[in-house]
Amino acid sequence: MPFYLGLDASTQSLTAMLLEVDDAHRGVAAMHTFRYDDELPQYGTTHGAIRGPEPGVVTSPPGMWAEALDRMMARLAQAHPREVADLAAVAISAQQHGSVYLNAGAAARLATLDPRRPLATQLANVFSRPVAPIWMDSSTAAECDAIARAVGGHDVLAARTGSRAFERFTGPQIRKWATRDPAAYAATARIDLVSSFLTSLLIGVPAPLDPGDASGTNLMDLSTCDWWPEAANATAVDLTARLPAVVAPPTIAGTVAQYWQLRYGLPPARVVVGTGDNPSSLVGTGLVAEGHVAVSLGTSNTLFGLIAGARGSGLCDGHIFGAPTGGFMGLTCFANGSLAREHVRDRYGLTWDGFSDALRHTPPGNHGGLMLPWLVPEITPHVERAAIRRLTLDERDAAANVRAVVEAQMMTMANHTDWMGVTIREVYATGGASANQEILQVLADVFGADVSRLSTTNSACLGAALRARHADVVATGGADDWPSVIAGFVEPAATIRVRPDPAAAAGYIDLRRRYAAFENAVVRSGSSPDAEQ
Ligand code: ADP
Ligand code: XUL
Repeated sequence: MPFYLGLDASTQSLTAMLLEVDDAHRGVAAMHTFRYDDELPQYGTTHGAIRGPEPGVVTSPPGMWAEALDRMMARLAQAHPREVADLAAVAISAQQHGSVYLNAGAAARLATLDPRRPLATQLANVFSRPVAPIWMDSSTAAECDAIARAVGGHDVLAARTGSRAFERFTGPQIRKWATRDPAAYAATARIDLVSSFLTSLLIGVPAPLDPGDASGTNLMDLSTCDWWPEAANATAVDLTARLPAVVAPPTIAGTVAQYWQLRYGLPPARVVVGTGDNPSSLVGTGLVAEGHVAVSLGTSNTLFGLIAGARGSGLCDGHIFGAPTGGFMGLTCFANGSLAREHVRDRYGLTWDGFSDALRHTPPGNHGGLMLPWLVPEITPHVERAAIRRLTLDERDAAANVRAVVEAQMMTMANHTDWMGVTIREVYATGGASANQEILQVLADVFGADVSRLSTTNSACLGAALRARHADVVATGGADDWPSVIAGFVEPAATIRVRPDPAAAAGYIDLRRRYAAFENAVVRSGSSPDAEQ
């Protein structure tokens, strides 16, 4: 029976999912996950990243991702040798926007990896930049302005690339580094996103990008799904020569390289072009159609859904990304997801059960108490100076603060999604915190819509495995039939459907306006005296 492997390199962890699929049977054969902080402490990350030294700078060590991939394959080969030997195809999902900088020697090194030695040690000399800036970085405001100005403004950039300039996007990140360290930039032969870097490691040659991940750079023209020369020129000299090719999904990028075959017994399975975790989640949540959106409650909170056409020029909040099915998806991203929830949980000495109890025992609307939950600089709305702020909310009241952080996250998500022009009838919830029923109740009440939790909380990884299956079917002459590929894997489990409480939902209509006014006032003023740092 053929097996399909999806790998999701998220901010904090690496997850692998093996699917077994044939005409008679389909199911998840195995899933493994580990956190970088726990498994690879020698890289010194906290929640998978390293902050500083300058304000707003957030990076990860690219060698850590390579070592994580090596370890995961070792684990899979040891625990599931039969499934691994029958692998038909593999696909990567990875956190979006992060960039990896490789020198001219990297391609030759990739092609000649020695299966007797660990991967990371062999990659020691391939990086022209020792760190990879990731999506949490907010240090490129000046570069965003410069790029937007050079192409005729944020509106022009948004109409062409699907997003105004955003600090975490790869283009502004490249510009900052290329300007500050031109010699190192000149010594860079190739700039990968995390998805194409890991895919390159799997196939032993430089891998392409799909439009889903390429559209997270401020560099891809949505109308051609190729690099937009004006944006590239506004970013750095000779940039397009350094970027991976953009290819349509479901292109097969290559086959599993000798290194993995000889070291772990993998066959020369097909490797599909990789994509970002959000496009991958679109597949893993069932290709949510218009009227349905998915909310991913992970390190970032994201809200996304398929949209018809690349509407939304003049975007200020959200993004249009290529979808793995060939069309487009709309997405809004909020930086303060899990870490802000965990901050409140830990500050009041609670477990997740205690956190849920607090939600159960506090009323929707929280007696009007509001929180702006900006533990780290926020993407939506744009907030450079992180701080938690309260309005008529007693800082000593643990339960009220728990409700406030969750209500704030859901209200800001609902308020900043209007640009998508979608009337939301149903929300599919995924990501680690979707395991929490009480959080989902707040989500349902604030959106006034049913919330269905999918049977997996890691839809990005499931999406990767399903992309592997889909591309393999197409490559072997089968029909390009997404509904039959995802059938049986992504139906929401009927037992975990949360319905909005009508009275609570009615109350949030007004509270959302109050929240927006509070948010606007603080964003405009830039700071407030009672901020908790
Ligand atoms: P990532 O963005 O790294 O993929 P995940 O989607 O895997 O993150 O989510 C991991 C997070 O899920 C943890 O950091 C934790 O905050 C959260 N989580 C796990 N269980 C619960 C729970 N019962 N209630 C709320 N949050 C939870
Ligand atoms: C999306 C974004 C995050 C990352 C990490 O634009 O920045 O969701 O993909 O998950």
